[in-house]
Amino acid sequence: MYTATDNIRADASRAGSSKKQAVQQRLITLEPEQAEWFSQSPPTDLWGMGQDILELEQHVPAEITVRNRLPDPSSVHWHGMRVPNNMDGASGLTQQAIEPGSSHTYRFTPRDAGTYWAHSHHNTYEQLARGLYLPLIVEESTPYPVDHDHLLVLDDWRVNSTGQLDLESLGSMHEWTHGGRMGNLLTVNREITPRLQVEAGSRTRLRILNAANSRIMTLELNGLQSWIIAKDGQPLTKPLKTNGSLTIAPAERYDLIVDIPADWQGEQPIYETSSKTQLTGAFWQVIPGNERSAVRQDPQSLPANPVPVLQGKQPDQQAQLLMTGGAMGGMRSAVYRNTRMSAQKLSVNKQAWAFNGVANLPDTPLLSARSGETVEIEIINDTRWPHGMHLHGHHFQQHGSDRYEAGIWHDTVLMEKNEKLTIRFQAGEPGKWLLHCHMIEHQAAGMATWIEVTA
Ligand SMILES: [Cu+2]
Repeated sequence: MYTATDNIRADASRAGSSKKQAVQQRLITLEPEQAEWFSQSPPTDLWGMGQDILELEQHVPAEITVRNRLPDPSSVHWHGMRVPNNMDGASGLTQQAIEPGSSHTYRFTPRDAGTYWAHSHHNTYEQLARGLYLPLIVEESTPYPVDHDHLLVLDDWRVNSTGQLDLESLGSMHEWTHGGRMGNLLTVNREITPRLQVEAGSRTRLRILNAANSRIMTLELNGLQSWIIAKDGQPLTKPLKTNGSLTIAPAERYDLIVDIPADWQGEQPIYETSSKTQLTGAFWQVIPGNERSAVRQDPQSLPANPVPVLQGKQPDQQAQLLMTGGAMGGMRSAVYRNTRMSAQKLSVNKQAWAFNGVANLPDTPLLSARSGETVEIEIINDTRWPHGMHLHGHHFQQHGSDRYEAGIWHDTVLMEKNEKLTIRFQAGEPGKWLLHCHMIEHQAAGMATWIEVTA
């Protein structure tokens, strides 16, 4: 359970001082950890960040030191945070990887309150599969009125018959050309079917993050009254009533308001239904509540973050991004590292997808824009697979869609096969920003490009 009080703060400078510090300092240690998932086998070896959650204050400068106590290099990307480019944590593009035994300090001021996450951006397909991520919450300066605030971090792990992570299957080209790596164990908050305690008749904020490598999850809310109040950290201008189920692509976040019926008691399941078998992700543990009114008012919206205004602006820069490749995609060739290669040669290089005919990062950006300019990218998914497209360092809107009309922002958006969408955003901090598929095997196998923002 997430509450403001039980956060593990690694902030030595706060000790003994009640005065607000000018800088919020945090320490993150990338290190091995273990999960006790199976009573019949030894604990499962994972990688983690030494805590359950990272909590930051909005508008207060943060200084986050990351120590690497893993045997491999790594880096930390602050997914959804609008940070200076050299703080983005994209190994090989915005920084060198943090070597084992060394540390790296990230400095940025959280502009936006909301639900984010920090995760490895180095050999991401392997390090995410090992669990190297951390939910990140930037608190609103005025607490939002709810009875409970619960986090629901969904993940699917692949474990073998001894209860350990199946690392031998990492890198399977079959998976990289299809839907990516799928697990065989569903966890919520790194636990098997945890209990989320709520009172009957109470109102809960549910912060949902899909931390899986590639699995698109679907949560069934069992007919609960619920509203989306934020997407990818950014508040909706008006809460949007859900129809009781929520589809969430890897790396997406949704903040929901959920009303627990006054007549509920005991344990009530929350199902995840993306596979043929309906799985129980977690249970509501409903305890008797106070006398609460059965009829509640609809939830109010969260205070807006300082996002740019796009309405009424015409794009200054435009680009098109054609996604091709993958199984049944019929891609015959693509350019990889400045060389045109046949599909077979690409496969030898573990490449299978292309953006505008180029597999993996091109030398030149998809587009270049000056900071403050309005940018429009038309993205065409000409493949047989869904993809979750993520733009670093920016939030964007889907122009010409219902979601645009509803004022919904994204840093990651799910695209169905053969879907076309147009995203608009304001070019932010100068630097090189990745645009890639967050089904992380697809990124590794070619689905990555970058945009350039100049001062
Ligand atoms: Cu993809």
